Order: sequence, then C-alpha cells, then structure tokens
Amino acid sequence: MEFARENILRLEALLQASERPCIVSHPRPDGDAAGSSLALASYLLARGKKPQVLLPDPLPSNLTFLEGAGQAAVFSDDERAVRKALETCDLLLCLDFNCLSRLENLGPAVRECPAPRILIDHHLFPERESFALVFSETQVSSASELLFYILKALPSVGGDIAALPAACRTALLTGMTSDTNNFANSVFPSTFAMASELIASGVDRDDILDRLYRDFKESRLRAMSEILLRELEITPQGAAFFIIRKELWDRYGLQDGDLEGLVNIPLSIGKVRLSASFRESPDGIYRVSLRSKKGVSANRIAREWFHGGGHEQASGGKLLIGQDVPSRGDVAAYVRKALCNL
Ligand SMILES: [Mn+2]
Repeated sequence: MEFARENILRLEALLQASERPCIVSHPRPDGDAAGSSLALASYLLARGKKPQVLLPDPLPSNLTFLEGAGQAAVFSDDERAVRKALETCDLLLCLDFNCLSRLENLGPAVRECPAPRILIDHHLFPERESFALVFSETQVSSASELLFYILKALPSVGGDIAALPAACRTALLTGMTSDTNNFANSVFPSTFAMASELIASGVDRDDILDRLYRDFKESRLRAMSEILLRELEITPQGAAFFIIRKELWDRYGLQDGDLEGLVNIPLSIGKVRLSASFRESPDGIYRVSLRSKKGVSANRIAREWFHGGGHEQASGGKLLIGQDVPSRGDVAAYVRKALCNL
C-alpha cells in the first residue's frame, strides 16, 4: 500500500509533537474499532506519549482481553473523564468511522476540541473537511489493516513490524480478523500479507480466535437460535431479515456485541442475496445491520432507507419510530418495502 510521502511525514511530525494524543472510535465499538484504537495507543505509549482511548460505549466482553482495554474512557459510563481528556488533548486520532456525526452524543465534544484531527478509516465518503489529515482507503479490510500499513510506513518504524509492541501487533490482527469475519469478507491481497507478517512476528492467532469466537455465554447461542427459528423472514426477492425484540434481548440478558455476526448467517442460504438485522433499543431506535453478496449493494439500501451507509457489502444504519414508521408494529412492513428492490 502506497501513501503520499507528504502525508506520512505530516503524520510523523504531528505524532512527534504530541504529548497527550486522544484516540476516538465509533459507538458500540466492534473488533476493528477496539483493535485499531488499542493498537495505536500501545504504539504511542511505547513512543513515550500519554495516549488516551475514548469510546462512546463500553467494549463487548470478548474484546476486553486486548491490552489497554481497561484504561479506555467510556463516554456512556463516565462523561466527565472523556471531556477532561479532550480538554488536555493535543492531537485527536479518529479511527474506523468517516464523519463526526457518526459519534452520536460524543460528536459535539469532539468537534469542540481544538486539537488537530487525523482520520484513519476505510468507510465510503469520508468527511474530509473535518480533519487536518485524512487517511481513507476503501480497498482494505479494516481500519486495523490501514493502520498497520501506516505504522509500517512511518520513518520511526522503518518498515520493521517486529519492532512494534506485541500488544499493538495482537490488536491489529484482532481488528482485521474481526472486521473480515475471520477472512470471510472484504479480504484483499494486502490483508493476507498483513496477517502473514504479523503471524511471522509472533502474534498468536489461535489465541485471538479463542478470545473472539469461542468464549461466549450459552445464552447467546440460545438467543441466536430463537431469533433464527422464530423471527427470520425471507422475501421473494431474496432478502432475509429479522427483528431482535427488546423483550428477547432482556430475557437472555444479552449485551452489546453478543449478537455480532448473526446477520451473516442467513447469507448461507443460496437464494438469499442480502441479510438485515433490526435490533430494537429502548429509545425507539432500531439499529440496522446489512450484509449482502456481490452484486447487491448493502450500502445503497442503508443510505436510501436507513440513514446509514458503510461499505458495499456491509453497512449499518437506523430505523426511527415516529419518523420512518408510526409505531413498532409497522417496522416489518417498512422493511419489506425497503428490501423489495435489491
Ligand atoms: Mn471497520
């Protein structure tokens, strides 16, 4: 992967000048948000900086094994700690999201922070005007992959991946593995090359897979089974969707991240070309996840119908009660309409 030399030098200079950089990622952080943020934090720590990771929401339990996860300041838990970090911060590194509004409640505080902002992201349509420096590539698997190649290109790293802290390398491989659903989607030659270099440097991939995919509660699998059995609907046009009711969420005691990956399962059906999940949250917002096979644009449907977007084959958004539909009872009909033109 090639970067403009002036951008790399600018980044190097900004990192060098910074004493208290903050690293920000998106709400309901996933493996790529956590992996890229914590990787960058451990790199900066080893460089003698005092980095602070800021997250809008807590990490799901299967990501707390990453080094530094416990030191992240979480806006929904401790707003004051996040605001305080932003007051003293002299550089703001924004990872795995493309525009400040994506940060929801944390967005205004980040916008007010006077420190220069750097974007490192792989989503479509970056909000370039909000950043002093932009690294945006959509032909990569993940923000973690992009960060890997940026770190490798920094003069201070000198292309020597093995020189990065072990925690940084583990977090990078974790983020990429999670965003590709273990090499199932959005994989490029550069993705395999990254994995190869990291594994050769000693990163324990088996341990990452155990942590990411084989350490859940029984109730998560039972909940997934019930959703697939009772809620999955497949339209004549080849769209599969299901609604995750709040009642089910509460009954199984689920937490954010527990149903990560469930939306991919209906794509295993031959005739299904797009899969969508709708998670009801208490505030009258349904969180939408869309996954599609090649030739169908999850991104277009997310943008046209669900106030969202992301990648061609993997996008997110929301559905608002009182705005998109009058009440909960109208959600399924709206979804059928949205998904009838793939
Ligand atoms: Mn990502």
